[in-house]
Amino acid sequence: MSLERTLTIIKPDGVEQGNIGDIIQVLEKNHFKIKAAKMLQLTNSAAGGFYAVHRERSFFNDLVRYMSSGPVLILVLEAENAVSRLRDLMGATDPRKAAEGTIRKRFATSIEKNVIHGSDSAENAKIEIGYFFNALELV
Ligand code: IDP
Ligand code: MG
Repeated sequence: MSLERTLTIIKPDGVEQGNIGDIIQVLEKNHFKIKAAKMLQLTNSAAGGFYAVHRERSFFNDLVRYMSSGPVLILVLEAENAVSRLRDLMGATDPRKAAEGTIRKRFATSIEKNVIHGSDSAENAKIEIGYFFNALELV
């Protein structure tokens, strides 16, 4: 076990649907500590930069449009094994394949509009946290 940080984004659909409170409740009940929080609306270029690893994928342009379509809530979370535990709580990318009780199973409406992002490795978590937050913004 090791104390780890990860980055999560409550995506525009999650904010619009009013799922912020439900999602934070899941995170806090599962012993994630919120170390930083920022609400903003991503520009196209900020969303594209964040998802640059997907730029060759067929869904990239739609993904950028969706992620910049409304405000998002970006959180840095800290917990034991935060990266994998958050991914477990989120559920599969496609909500039809997500396990019962996961955040995406409960709130997502499609493989694109799946309400939440979570870093996929500790290494990427560091990069993603640095993309949105500077050291002074982490408590
Ligand atoms: P993840 O969010 O579960 O890590 P990724 O493969 O990293 O999934 O994809 C990033 C985001 O791109 C997804 O969360 C989803 O919003 C969108 N996405 C992934 N695959 C598809 C697809 O096949 N069609 C449309 N959008 C997709
Ligand atoms: Mg991913």
